Amino acid sequence: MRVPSGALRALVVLAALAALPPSAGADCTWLLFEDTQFYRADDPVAALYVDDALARMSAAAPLAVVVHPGDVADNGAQVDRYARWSAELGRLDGVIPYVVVQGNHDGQTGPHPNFLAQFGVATGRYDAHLVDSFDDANYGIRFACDGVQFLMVGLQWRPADFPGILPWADGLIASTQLPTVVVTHDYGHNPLGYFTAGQAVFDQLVRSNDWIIAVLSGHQYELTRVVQNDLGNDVLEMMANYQWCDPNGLGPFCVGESNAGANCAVDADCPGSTCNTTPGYGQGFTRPIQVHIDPLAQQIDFSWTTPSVLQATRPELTYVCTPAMACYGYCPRGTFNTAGATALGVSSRLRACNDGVDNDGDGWIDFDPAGGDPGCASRSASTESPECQDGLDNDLDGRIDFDGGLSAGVATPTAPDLQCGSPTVDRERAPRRCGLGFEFVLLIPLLLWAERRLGRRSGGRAAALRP
Ligand SMILES: [Ca+2]
Ligand SMILES: [Ca+2]
Ligand SMILES: [Ca+2]
Ligand SMILES: [Ca+2]
Repeated sequence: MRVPSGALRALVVLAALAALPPSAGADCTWLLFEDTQFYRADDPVAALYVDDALARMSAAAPLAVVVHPGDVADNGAQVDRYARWSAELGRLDGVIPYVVVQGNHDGQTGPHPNFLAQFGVATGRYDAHLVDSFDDANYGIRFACDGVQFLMVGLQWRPADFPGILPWADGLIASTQLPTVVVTHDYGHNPLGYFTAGQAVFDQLVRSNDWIIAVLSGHQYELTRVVQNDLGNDVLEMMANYQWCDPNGLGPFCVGESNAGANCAVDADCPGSTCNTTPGYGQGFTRPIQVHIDPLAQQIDFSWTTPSVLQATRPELTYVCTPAMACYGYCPRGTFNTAGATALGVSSRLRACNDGVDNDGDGWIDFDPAGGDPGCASRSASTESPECQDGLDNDLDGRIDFDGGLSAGVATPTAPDLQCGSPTVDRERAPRRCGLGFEFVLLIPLLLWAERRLGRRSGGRAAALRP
């Protein structure tokens, strides 16, 4: 076929674009909690976090998943704090999927039994969305955003130190074949590196597993960046943690730990700083991440705003930090409290059978055992319309598809094509049996000519390189 001229080619492109389905419409929100270790069991902020999550259910970008990246309590012995958070998060059961992972304060040598008693897999609290678990503290759940299915894998603190966890996660992600978000407490380091435990997660899991699109964590302070995996595809890395305050002008957002004696060690560690000794204080932030999936551009757009200040209606919680807090080196100054946006190219990781779009316009969307597009072999299949479910008589034998073209909307269905044992087969024609095809024989003179020409050119290059 003749290649069309520039203007004609532009028209062809425009016509093709017009024929494509529109970009998926609604956005969704992922809600990232910060480390909550500084809240007392009677701190009302615990309830405000969950109130905030529930309030987002009816927003324009409905909540798809809630993430607690660890350090639920300040140490494993604080059974009252675990019980409190368990009760509050329990309000999300059956409403919204969520993941809670162990932070270093939830057990220094492994998940503390008190943490597991409330947030272990064995509690059954993740069952409604559970895909698989390695043990009580490492598990995967499924959630949906704008019609696209995702896997979220929660990993305990320092998972690389415990045999089997990261290989299990790698296998789960590879077999589930969904765009995946990994949650682990300790991961990135501002601005470009990783903590030791995070480096191990990146090296042993993230960089080589192309299904992973994002890693969410706490522990470190505000940081958002996009890195590339070994295949050159984007991975979003987002940390959010406001457990300490910024000493440089954000005092009103910042409330010191009230629990003097337990959490005001900052006084001894950081001479000159002060602690708020009024009971019941704790800072309260959630980080809403707005997500827009664009299957045509093969990208996911993320935007995030300043952390929501849960106690904005409670001015009595205002606490002025002192500059001495900065000696901890924790207060992130310029990167704290920022808003931003980034577009994440997802290339092969957003497939036609898991993009929330009816790509072939037959009225069926994506792989879904309960009634998706019959052409989709799995969520990872890259076409909704293989030859055996495309409504065409591809081999011109008078028979169309696995069902005569019925499911593809053919007005006058034929008998089924005999080669189509299943709608997901991508070939109506019987496979060839003999070796060298007729078309290949025609190409032989061209290949011989190309070989001679390449031989001459490489010889010329070699000569030019000689001194
Ligand atoms: Ca689709
Ligand atoms: Ca379809
Ligand atoms: Ca066909
Ligand atoms: Ca046919």
